[in-house]
Amino acid sequence: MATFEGTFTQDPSLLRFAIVIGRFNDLVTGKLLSGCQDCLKRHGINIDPNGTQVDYAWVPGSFEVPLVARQLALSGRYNAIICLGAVIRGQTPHFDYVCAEVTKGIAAVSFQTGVPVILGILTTDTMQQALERAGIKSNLGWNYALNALEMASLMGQIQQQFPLSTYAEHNITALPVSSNNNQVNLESFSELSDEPQ
Ligand code: INI
Repeated sequence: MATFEGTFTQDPSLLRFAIVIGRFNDLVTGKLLSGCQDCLKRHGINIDPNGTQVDYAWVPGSFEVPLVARQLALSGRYNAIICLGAVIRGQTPHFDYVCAEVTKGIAAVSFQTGVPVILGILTTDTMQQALERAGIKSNLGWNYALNALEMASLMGQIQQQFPLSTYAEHNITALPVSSNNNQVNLESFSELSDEPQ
């Protein structure tokens, strides 16, 4: 038997991440993004948007995050996807609807695609609480990036031990990250493919 545990010592040049960021409350999400980038950079990742390791996608608000994360996950290009947003309770029930949908949506994307999708959506009662978690006291963006690094390593180890053929035999859908920059072959995962069947 084996013990699987993510590390932070893998070759960083082999990793690719996508970060999906909500513009709503961008005073907060911009700071989360900075924390995230700082962590990735200090772990040897090239965070340049014109580089090959990190892609960025901005969406209007947290509600739109899962859809874009799913599209990116289906590309098979990323070891992990980091979702950043800030939902702050107002005077309307909108907060509860957005929180429920974004958290469910992100979990579904991760589960359905087999790609680690990090829940970096702050849900707070006030802007002050959100800012405290986005740089004033600590910056959770840093932690979200660390979670992505750990999950990328962990999933890589498991995929190495139980390669695609093993999943396919058992009719389980999971998207392995391709070892080069090519998109993953979705033929054996028809139910996940966006291509017309
Ligand atoms: N989006 C957020 O990211 N945070 C919020 O606090 C928020 N509130 O409170 O309304 C919010 N709403 C926008 C929502 O995410 C969608 O962008 C919008 O409803 C359009 O679909």
